Amino acid sequence: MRIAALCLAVLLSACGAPQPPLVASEVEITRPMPGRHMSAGYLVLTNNTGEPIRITGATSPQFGKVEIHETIIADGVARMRQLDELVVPARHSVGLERGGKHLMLMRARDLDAAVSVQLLSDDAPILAIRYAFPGGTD
Ligand SMILES: [Cu+2]
Repeated sequence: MRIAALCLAVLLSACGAPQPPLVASEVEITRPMPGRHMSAGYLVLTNNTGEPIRITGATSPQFGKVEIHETIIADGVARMRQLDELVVPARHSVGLERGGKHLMLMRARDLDAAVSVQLLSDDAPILAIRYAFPGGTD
């Protein structure tokens, strides 16, 4: 307890106003096409720290599997490949967008009005994202 209080004091004095290390903005998650169970996630990730942040995976209660993908054009055909990690450089933003890197959300289940996604760094949660579909009641 005493150690925890000391750490908190050190953190507050070091940071001044606390700023989240990683921030998601411009989040958009597509709805699966009829008969399909796959969605894509687009967003901008901003690293407010002085160190690179590695995102090595993601989970979502609404999907059986979430991968980090990159779209590549090979022989005129757009294909996707899975990335082992996504690095957000220190004090920079990285955009996940159509035709580029994106979250691939697979095996949709219980898709209602909103989606929650947890980004992981070496299996540890680093950012929780919540996205409400437009026109939903949530
Ligand atoms: Cu994909």
